[in-house]
Amino acid sequence: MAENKPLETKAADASGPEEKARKKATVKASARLEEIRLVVLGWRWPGKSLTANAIIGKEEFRLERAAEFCVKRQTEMDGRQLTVVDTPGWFSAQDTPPSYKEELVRGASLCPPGPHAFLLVIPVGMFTDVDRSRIEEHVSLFGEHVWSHTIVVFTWAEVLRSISIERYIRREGKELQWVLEKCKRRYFVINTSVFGENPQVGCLLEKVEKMVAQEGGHYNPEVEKKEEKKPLDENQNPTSDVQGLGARPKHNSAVGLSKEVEPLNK
Ligand SMILES: Nc1nc2c(ncn2[C@@H]2O[C@H](COP(=O)(O)OP(=O)(O)O)[C@@H](O)[C@H]2O)c(=O)[nH]1
Ligand SMILES: [Mg+2]
Repeated sequence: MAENKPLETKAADASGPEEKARKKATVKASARLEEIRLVVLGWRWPGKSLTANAIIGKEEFRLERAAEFCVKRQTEMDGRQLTVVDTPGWFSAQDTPPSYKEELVRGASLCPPGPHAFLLVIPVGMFTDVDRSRIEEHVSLFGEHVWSHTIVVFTWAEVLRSISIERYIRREGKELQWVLEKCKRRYFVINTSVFGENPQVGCLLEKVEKMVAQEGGHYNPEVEKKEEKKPLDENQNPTSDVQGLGARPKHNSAVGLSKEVEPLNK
C-alpha cells in the first residue's frame, strides 16, 4: 500500500517514532476506545461468520448453516482488545424458534458491559419487504435502543460490479432504505475475502468509534432488561405481549410466511 507521509518539522523528527505515535494517539484520544465489543446480527447465511472472521483477521468462526449458538472470540488489535460475538441468526422465511431468539438476545450479554456496536449483516442483492420486517422483528428483540448502536454491513459486494453501493441502495428502494434510516444511514461495505492485515477493519472500527462518540457509550443489556421490567402504569394492559426475552418483539403482518421452508439462499 502506498504510504501517505505527512510533512514533518525537524523538531517532530527529533521526537522519534514513539513521540509521534503518542501525539497521534492524543489527537485521536477523544474518539479512541480502549476496547471494542461487537455483536454480529442478521438472518442465516448472509455472511455473518465470514464477516466476523474478516474483522478478527483469522478463521475463528465456523461457517455452518445450522449454527445454533453464539460464539465469542477475542483478539488484540492495534493495542486494544477486540471482542466479536457471532450469532446464529434468524430464520428468513419461517418463524424463528423461541430458543434461537433467546440465544440471539444472549449474544449481547456475552460481551459485558455490552456491545459498542451491532453489525447488521445484509448481503447485496434483492431486498424484500419480508426481509425488512424480519429485521425489524428480530433486531427489536434487543429493545428500541439497539438501533442507535447499529451499523449495516453489506456482504457480497462483489456482485455490484461497477454499480456503486449508493446507487444500489437507491435502486433497491424503500425497504432497504427504512433499515438504513433506522441506523442513521451508517453502513459499511466489507470485502470478506480479505483476511489478516486488513485496512478495512481499521475503517470499520473508526466508524464504530464515531458512532459511539455521537450516540454515547455502549448498548447496555441490563438497562434494556430494566426497561422491560418497569411496572405497568394504570393505562397499560397487563396482558400485553411482553415476552420474557429482555425485549419486545414486534409482530408485523408482513411476516405471514410462518410455515414456509427456509430457502437455500438465505
Ligand atoms: N462470495 C462471497 N461469499 C460469501 C460472502 N459472505 C459470505 N459468503 C459465503 O456464504 C456462505 C455463508 O457465510 P456465513 O458467514 O457462514 O453465513 P452466516 O450464516 O451468516 O454466518 C459461506 O459459504 C461464505 O463463504 C461474500 O461477501 N462473498
Ligand atoms: Mg454463521
